[in-house]
Amino acid sequence: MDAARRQEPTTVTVTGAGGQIGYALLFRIAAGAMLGPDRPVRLRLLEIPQGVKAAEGAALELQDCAFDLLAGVEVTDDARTAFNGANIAMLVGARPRSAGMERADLLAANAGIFGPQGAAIGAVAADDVRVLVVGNPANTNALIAAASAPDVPADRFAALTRLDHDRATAQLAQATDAAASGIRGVTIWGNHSASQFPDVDHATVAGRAARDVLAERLGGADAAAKWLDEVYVPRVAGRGAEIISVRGSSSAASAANAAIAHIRDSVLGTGDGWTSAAVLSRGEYGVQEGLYSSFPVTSDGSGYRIVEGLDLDERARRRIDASVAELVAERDAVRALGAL
Ligand code: NAX
Repeated sequence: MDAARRQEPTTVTVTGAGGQIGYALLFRIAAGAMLGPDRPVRLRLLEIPQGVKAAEGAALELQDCAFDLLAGVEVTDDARTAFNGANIAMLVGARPRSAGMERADLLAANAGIFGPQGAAIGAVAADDVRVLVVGNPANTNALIAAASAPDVPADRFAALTRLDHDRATAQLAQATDAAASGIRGVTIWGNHSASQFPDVDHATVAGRAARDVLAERLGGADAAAKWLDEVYVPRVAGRGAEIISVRGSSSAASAANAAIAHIRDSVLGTGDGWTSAAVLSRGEYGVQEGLYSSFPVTSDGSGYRIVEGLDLDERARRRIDASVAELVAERDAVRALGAL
């Protein structure tokens, strides 16, 4: 019997498993891309009744792959069944904004999903559960889910900004003709929305300060600053909309890849760099305590911790404050709805 077979399977619950991100996610989890080549996984797929058939179809295909690490797949529309004993919960399914829907309606519809799912996690998940919220509005959905599971430490919940982080890294690599692997220290701050702040002030390109490399290429520090504000930040923050306009539907494979990277780095460690995730603020960098806001984070395998002590200039401060103000407004709106 090899080492993989001797380990107890890790239970991974994926909600919205019948959707497009789910379809791009499940096969890579089962192949070991998320938890490594020696950890068997048991998949639990949660869908609403209309989505169950699609998830069942994915489950049949998972079976057909004869994955060595896949210890089982179960499809359900019952949250308690889905989260029972879950070590990792990936909350992908959410209510999308439909035509004419007001923001308050969107927040209310999602509070109606993430509140009960958080409560189910609190009631039946494993003691070591870690939760990643992908479904939008991701930061506020994470806040609602965590508040609904008071017995689960709030820092076990996070929302996905890894896709934004990877986009920010890739755009900087492209602008500097560098390999993405040579880029370090990019940060996404704030909300996973158009107000996010993709920050390269502490980033390096092949070991050199990104701002210096950009200044050299663009003809000076002022030109680099202008490019960052007028091209780079809007390009990264608007990339989701660009994908929709070109592809005709929203990012799926790249979002799944980022969700896998988020969990992998949380569980296996970030190594010597940092990444970005929307995690619980305890007041770091002046972000109001209790919000789930994106920060630079590292993990030694035991979960994400915020990288502290970075200097923020006036421009960074202003952009972070604007994005955090949006998170405060979302929180206040769901509070007014009685969802918190
Ligand atoms: P799809 O519409 O393809 O799939 C969503 C699935 O969720 C559907 O099968 C639906 O039946 C299911 N679902 C809805 N309510 C559910 C519930 N209460 N319980 C279980 N399942 C439920 O969307 P997809 O493209 O997969 O996107 C999923 C979510 O990810 C959306 O909210 C989307 O906005 C969000 N995204 C978040 C990103 C991030 O970086 N945080 C990036 C990608 C993506 O836009």
